[in-house]
Amino acid sequence: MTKEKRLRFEHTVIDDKTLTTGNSVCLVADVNGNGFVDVIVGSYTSPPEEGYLVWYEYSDWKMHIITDEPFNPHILAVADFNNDGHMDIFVGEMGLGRHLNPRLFIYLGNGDGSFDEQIIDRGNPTHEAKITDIGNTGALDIVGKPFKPKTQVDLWKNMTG
Ligand SMILES: [Ca+2]
Ligand SMILES: [Ca+2]
Repeated sequence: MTKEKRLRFEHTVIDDKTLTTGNSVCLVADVNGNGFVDVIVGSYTSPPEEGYLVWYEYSDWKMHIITDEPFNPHILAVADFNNDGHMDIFVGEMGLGRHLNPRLFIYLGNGDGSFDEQIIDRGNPTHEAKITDIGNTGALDIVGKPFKPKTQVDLWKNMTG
C-alpha cells in the first residue's frame, strides 16, 4: 500500500499593505489575456465604506485599480456576461439600511487588463450573489439576496441579445 502523500503549501504575501482595512472578496481570473491567472480583490473602509476593486498581475503582483467607486463591495464574481471571450467582473453593493441606492456593476473586460463599467441595476442591495444560467438560455444570470434589512430573494435575468 502506498503511503498517503502529505500536502505541502508555501505561503507568500502578494501585497503587504492593501488600500483598505476591510478586504471582502478574492477571486481569480486571467484578466489581461496572457494565459496566467491574476488575482482580483474587493475591499472597503468602514466607515465610510468606500470600496475598491483591484487586480494583481501575475507574476510580480503589480496592483491595478479597476475602480474606487463601490460601497462595501462584498459580492464579486468573474464570468463572461457578454460572451466575447473576455472575463468580466460582477460587483454588487450592500445596502445595510444606510446605503439608499445600491448599485450592481459589471466591469466588462477588454482582455488587456482594462475594463468598462456598466451599471445594471440600482436600488436592490445584494450580498453573496451567484452567477448561473437560469433556464439554459446561454446567457449568465445573477441570483442573490440582500444581507439586511430587506427580506427578499432576487434574480437578474441576462437579456443581452
Ligand atoms: Ca494574466
Ligand atoms: Ca466578457
